[in-house]
Amino acid sequence: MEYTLKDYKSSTKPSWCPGCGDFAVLAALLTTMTDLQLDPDDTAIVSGIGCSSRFPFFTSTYGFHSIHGRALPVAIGLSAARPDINVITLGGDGDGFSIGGNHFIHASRKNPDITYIVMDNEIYALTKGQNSPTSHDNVITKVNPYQAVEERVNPIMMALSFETSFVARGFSGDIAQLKSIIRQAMDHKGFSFVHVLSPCVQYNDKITFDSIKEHIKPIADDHDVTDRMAGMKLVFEPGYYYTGVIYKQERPTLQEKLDEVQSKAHPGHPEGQQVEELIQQFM
Ligand SMILES: Cc1ncc(C[n+]2csc(CCOP(=O)(O)OP(=O)(O)O)c2C)c(N)n1
Ligand code: SF4
Ligand SMILES: [Mg+2]
Repeated sequence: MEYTLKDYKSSTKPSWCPGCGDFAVLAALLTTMTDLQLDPDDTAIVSGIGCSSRFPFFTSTYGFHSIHGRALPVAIGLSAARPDINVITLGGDGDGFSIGGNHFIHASRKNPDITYIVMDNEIYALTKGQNSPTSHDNVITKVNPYQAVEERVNPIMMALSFETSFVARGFSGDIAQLKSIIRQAMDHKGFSFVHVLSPCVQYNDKITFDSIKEHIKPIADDHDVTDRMAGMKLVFEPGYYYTGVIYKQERPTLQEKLDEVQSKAHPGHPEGQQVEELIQQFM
């Protein structure tokens, strides 16, 4: 049986504002799932809370619309319990880098085999426009009416320094490139992070499709994706948002490590601690 886009799309019409960048991410994800012929019954979409976290409503795979900032721990737990299924996690910049920032560090360390797509609109949109950890300091909102008081975080730099094993950036104004990036992220064995510049047309007029387009630069074909320092240099080149795959590293996944631990814990394994010996320690 061949799956078509209809098998992944739910009957719920996306409730995003017309022109929201998140539509492009949904389109890119649905077509990638179709290209990969993922079994919808073996696929789960996990999200946090935010406009960008509404994905589970719009897809007909399994879904978990979890808690603000907690998409990653839910996804990691699910992937550890059911390593046979495809786990895709989505959310926003507030969800992922503010309240959930801590989980991003530890997901990177664990390297679960999941794809994490963050739609960065540099604002808390669902709660009607407060500045987020990625907001530029010219974004004036109700919670910072005079000026920004905090520095911005750089999500790509965070990922590179946390040793995230796949790091890429896309733009919701370029669905073809976004599709190719999501495909590579889903093919990657380990924790793949896709940072998507995805404008909010309602609450952030500083980051628009046009303003992003002016600064977009696709990564050159000769960029060495295994060179973390080369990735860091791209991040800091002033005036540009580089798009494409920035960094990729092959290393054991969380599941492979857990399998090793499980085999060592087996009574027959030479390194395994025997249950009887353990009990004796307390006698
Ligand atoms: C524990 C908790 N804290 C705060 C909130 C309120 N809240 C819901 S969404 C959100 C921010 C959403 O921003 P972001 O993650 O960037 O998603 P966007 O709406 O911009 O796509 C906040 C603060 C909540 N639902 N739960
Ligand atoms: S408020 Fe912004 S992020 Fe939310 S649906 Fe509307 S345009 Fe999209
Ligand atoms: Mg946001």
